[in-house]
Amino acid sequence: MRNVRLVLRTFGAVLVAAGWFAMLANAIPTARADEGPFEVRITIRDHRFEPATIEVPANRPLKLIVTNADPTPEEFESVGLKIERVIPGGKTAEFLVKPLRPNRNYKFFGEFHAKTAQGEVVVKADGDGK
Ligand SMILES: [Cu+2]
Repeated sequence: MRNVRLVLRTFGAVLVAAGWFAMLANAIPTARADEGPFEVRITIRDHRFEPATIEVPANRPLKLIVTNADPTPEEFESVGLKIERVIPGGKTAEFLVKPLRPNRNYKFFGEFHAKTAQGEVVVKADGDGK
């Protein structure tokens, strides 16, 4: 008999815990779409970046979506953004960048064609981010 009561009490405790978890899950606000990463699409074509200058909001994570439309590989690199990755011809790579401070510039380049493949991320002034 004691065992049955123990089992029932344990079961009850699990139910209570499950209820709490459900409440907590509902209490966590879901991020609005405009609070997610700011997406930037960059195309490499003829060993140049299109666009070459990218304005981004400050203090918001970025997602750089870089498509290499050339048939040859390119190494997408930015020292300031700590990015360095070879993108094969015809492929797309995504890079998540942590929120950046306002009024700063970050150069990027294609290391395999650095004479022409040059670009820059320009972080706008704070409050300017829409
Ligand atoms: Cu490199």
